[in-house]
Amino acid sequence: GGAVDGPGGDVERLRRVAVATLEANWEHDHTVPSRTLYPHQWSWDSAFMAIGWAHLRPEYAWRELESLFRAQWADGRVPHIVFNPRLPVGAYFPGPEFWASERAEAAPTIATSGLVQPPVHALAAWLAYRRAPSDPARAALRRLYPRLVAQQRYLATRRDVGGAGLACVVHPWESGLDNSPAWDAPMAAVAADEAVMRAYRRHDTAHAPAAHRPTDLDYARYVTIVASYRDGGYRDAELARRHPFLVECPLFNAAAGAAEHALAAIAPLVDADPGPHRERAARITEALVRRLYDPATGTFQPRDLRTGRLVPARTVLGLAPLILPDLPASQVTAVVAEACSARFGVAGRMSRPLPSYDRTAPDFEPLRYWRGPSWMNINWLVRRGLLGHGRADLATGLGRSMAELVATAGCHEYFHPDTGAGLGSAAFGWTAALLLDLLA
Ligand code: 2M8
Repeated sequence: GGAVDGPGGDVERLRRVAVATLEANWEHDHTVPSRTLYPHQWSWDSAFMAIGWAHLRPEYAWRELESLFRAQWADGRVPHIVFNPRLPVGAYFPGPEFWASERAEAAPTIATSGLVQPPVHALAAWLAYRRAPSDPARAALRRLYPRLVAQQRYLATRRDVGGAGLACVVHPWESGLDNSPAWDAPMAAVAADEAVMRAYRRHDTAHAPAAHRPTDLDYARYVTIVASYRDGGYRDAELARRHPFLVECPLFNAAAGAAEHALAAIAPLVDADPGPHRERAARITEALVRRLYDPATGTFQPRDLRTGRLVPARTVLGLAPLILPDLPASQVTAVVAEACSARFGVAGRMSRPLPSYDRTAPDFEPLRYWRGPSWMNINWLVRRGLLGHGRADLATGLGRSMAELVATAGCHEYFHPDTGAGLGSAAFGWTAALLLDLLA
């Protein structure tokens, strides 16, 4: 917090915009990412919302996390979407009828998706508690702790398809960066054509220009991958033999490592032993460095388990391991250099915001979702990483550029990485929540 100086009136105005957005997106026990584009509850969005609510109404932070974890599956997975049964059919595609979670053995009674998202929840719970410690907060932590542990166990066991100590994502949606260029190579191997989508109607392109969203071919593949997982009952056994998309992602695994660090901090508050969490955190960091760090490029790259190769595209995913407090010094130096390169442009005084993809790449697309635009959650994670590794100078530059984006464009979902113009939803939950945290 305290990242943004300058005239107090501006900060107050920004805070008011964030508060109004967050309040408007609150829905009985969770916060929707967007009333139009994403009207249900999303997993990692809820974690970011909780971080914001902790500054405003701490009890909402706990309601947010607890409502999400009520939908946790028996195998420990935390679904990436929890559907609001009060919404009409067609409020989002793909809706509950497509996911058919009720047919899966491990699923809860409430309708959910069968995928997961980056496990940033333990970190959110820890930050929410630290911001506003109280007896009710501690009681909520006590209830959440075993669920957070089960979430980690699911990822560390059933999702360790490569057997190397990292979790793999089975769908680009699980990474949170849906159409990132990082997934182009592994997605190219997924057999699908646009005709698959004729059976469905996309919902997103009714609310945002098609040029700012994934393509129809992307969607055809998204649907094909879900169908394959769903038709196998969302079981993870033998994924290597039968699943079309299996990737070890640096952001996802960095989040899992950061979760173990957060659980180690939470453990003493709930009379649990922090030791095993510290050990698991160390093992995840070690596996990340061994499996995903590429000395040739000096950054972290996803590994495609179907080919065994590292993905060549340089995306902002590669900077995420900075959030690990125990990242070795040589990787910290290399990743900070990558962040400060012309590709990403992080600096004490930034001329342009942090993009989601290498700005020097020939296929950099400043309007298209995760293929160029700037996103508040990724900025927040990278800023946190810089602070954790003693680079307050760079974190200050990044923090200012984050506040500037919202000051100019409002609480948009994403932003044009050159002009800062607002893109996607105009009242986006995590933009508001993380701005509140930044301003605190
Ligand atoms: C986006 O993903 C959903 C699918 O899960 C979509 O495109 O419909 C991503 O930006 C993801 O990271 C985010 O959690 C979700 C809701 O904000 O939207």
